Amino acid sequence: MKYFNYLLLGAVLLSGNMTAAEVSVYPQPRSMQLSPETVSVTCRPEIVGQDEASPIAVKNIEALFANTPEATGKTAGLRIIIGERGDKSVKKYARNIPRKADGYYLKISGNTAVIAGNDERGTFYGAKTLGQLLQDGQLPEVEITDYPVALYRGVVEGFYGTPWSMKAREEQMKFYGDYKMNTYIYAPKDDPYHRSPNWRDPYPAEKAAELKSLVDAANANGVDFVWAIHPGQDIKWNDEDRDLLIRKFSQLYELGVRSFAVFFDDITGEGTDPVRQAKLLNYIDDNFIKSKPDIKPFLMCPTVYTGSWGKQNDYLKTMGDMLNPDINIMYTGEEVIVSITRETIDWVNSQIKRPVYIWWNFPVTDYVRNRLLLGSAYGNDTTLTSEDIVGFLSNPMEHSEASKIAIYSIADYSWNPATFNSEKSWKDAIAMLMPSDADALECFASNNSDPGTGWFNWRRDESVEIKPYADRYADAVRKGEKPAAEDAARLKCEFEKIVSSSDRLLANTENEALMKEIGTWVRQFKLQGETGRELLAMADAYYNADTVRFVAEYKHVRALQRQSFVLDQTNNQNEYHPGILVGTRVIQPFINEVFSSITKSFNAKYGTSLEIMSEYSPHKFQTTIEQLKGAPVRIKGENIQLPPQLEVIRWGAGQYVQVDLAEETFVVKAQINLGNTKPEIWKFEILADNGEWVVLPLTNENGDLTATIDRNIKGARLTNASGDNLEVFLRRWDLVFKK
Ligand code: LOG
Repeated sequence: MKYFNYLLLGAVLLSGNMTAAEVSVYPQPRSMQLSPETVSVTCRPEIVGQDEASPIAVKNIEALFANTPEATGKTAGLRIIIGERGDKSVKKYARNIPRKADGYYLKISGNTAVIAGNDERGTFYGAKTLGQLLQDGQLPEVEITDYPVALYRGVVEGFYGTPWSMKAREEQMKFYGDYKMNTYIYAPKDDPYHRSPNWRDPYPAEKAAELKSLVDAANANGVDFVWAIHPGQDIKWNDEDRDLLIRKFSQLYELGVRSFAVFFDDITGEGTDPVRQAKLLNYIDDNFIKSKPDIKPFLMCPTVYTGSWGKQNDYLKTMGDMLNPDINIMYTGEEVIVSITRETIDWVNSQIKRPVYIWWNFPVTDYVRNRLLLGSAYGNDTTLTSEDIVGFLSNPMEHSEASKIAIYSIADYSWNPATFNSEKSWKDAIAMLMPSDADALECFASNNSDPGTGWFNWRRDESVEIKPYADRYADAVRKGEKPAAEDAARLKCEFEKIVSSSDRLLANTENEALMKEIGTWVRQFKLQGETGRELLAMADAYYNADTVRFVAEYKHVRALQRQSFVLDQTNNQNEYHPGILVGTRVIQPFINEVFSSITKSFNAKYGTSLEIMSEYSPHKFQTTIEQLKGAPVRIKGENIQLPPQLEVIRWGAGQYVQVDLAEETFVVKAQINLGNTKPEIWKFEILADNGEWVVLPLTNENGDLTATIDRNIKGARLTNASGDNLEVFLRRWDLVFKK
């Protein structure tokens, strides 16, 4: 009877078509059959099954139509049947529902929409899909069967540096819910209550209250809030520390946390023992995790979290053999920062004897804090299945809003790797963040994506479109030829686009959170665009033998370079990688080279002596330690430095690091901090002005290994003279000179 009524009153209009291109669901569903018909929702839908269905799913549906006018007696609207497996409302559809965690079945046809989840979260995701399908009051007729590959998807806030604010985290939770990410791991390295020395202490009331509201925000968005502890640097393998760890977990349990993790990454010493780690974790699993009915499976991050290190020892195999089978194990890939390949997965799974939980170190920038990584999330294997991976999380930048470009794509990838299109996902993410200035943000992002040659050798594409033109132009300049007009014109156009995109971004008020994070880099980008534009004008004057115009343009370029230098020296002055770098892979090297070459040619031709250096980084670094190869040397104030390093450095017997100074320099002293090590196990040498290496004594001054130098030197070297392979932290490596 009821059915008949609906048919009779059926005022659901069938009108117009929605093309597949207009219908985009993110992450991309497993199976979506789209019919050309659409359904107009002109009045508030009736919801069937709301008493049993996932409350957050129902709430979402209600919110979707909150502004749609109520149905009147005469017009019946859409009927939304909602529920999860076992609920009366969706009984009829039981066979259609995928038997997969977080899976759902969604069918929109005629005047009915069915949202049937395999579980509560599945229903919630079905509601989210309906929300994405709804455009201007129109829904396409569609049938979707959907479920993820990775059981756990989302973010591990596991970086060093300023942790995200509570506000940013709450905003993230909503974002995760919208794009079907179900996991957020709270593990900021710079929260003292997460890590040594304060991991044993309970959170003070104020911090506890903040965490509680975060847990609530996670729950409201179908996200598991995982609280991680990082006790390994100073843990004592005794009952007291074990009980303190459980006591800390209990505090978080009281605050509503139902997922827990223990992280043993980046530690040295006693805490790294895999047998003791495994015994402790099994104990916690048996006596805490499984003692409560509502705690999710336990998670750990091993000390050996990369293949390149794992293959040199049995750590991961020990973990695989000893850990309770239901404890999940994280892993970053073959290296710390790297793409995830089929070989990576097969190897690690053979060691840990369970599907791995990937901690993907992208777009994290704690190892290059002067850069932004806004490029697309390409390069991971697309054949991975649920048998291969149990989880896939992103470790983001300390800039939460800017990280969404990558996180959005990682959500897409980890749900359905097979159909993942990194380029499309990247563009869509950008349009989601800043709809009205998406092209400007794309221009900025496409030139700010490469981490450079710093500590890790993982490069990213950058400035791909302009590169062939820049290469051809620079090549001509190198050969002393005039660059082709077409290349010059294309480059000019690009620099103008950089300037106008920057201006539009700086004026954008649509996403203030994003602009607050990236604004300084955008200002630097604008200066880079202007520098490039004026440099082309300067070159043009040179090729036209217009010396007056050349000198004027030269001065303009110098002034812009100076502004850029000041911006770099006064913003983002963290101790690790201070400053503001943009367009470092193609654009900045292009500017540097062309500027030097053309100025040099001008000097030669007209007998002038204009300064030709645009960037000055003359010192060189060499090492026999694999992990440190490619590290940059920098000058900061009166220090020639190697930037501090976050991960543990495995420094073999006899291996050294050496700085070669570009010219003889009066150096006062060396200050080196390698964590807690004794001076007598190191050999410190300087390269004297007569070309001989001289050993100098090291003393311990407040934890720093210090050598008094007080003379002109050409280099300095530190060697592991202990006869053993050591694990140390590289916290400081400074040569203090006199300007
Ligand atoms: C840390 C992580 C850091 C990342 C990138 C893991 C498991 N641990 O080398 O906290 O954000 O590298 O620098 C890490 O990746 N260690």
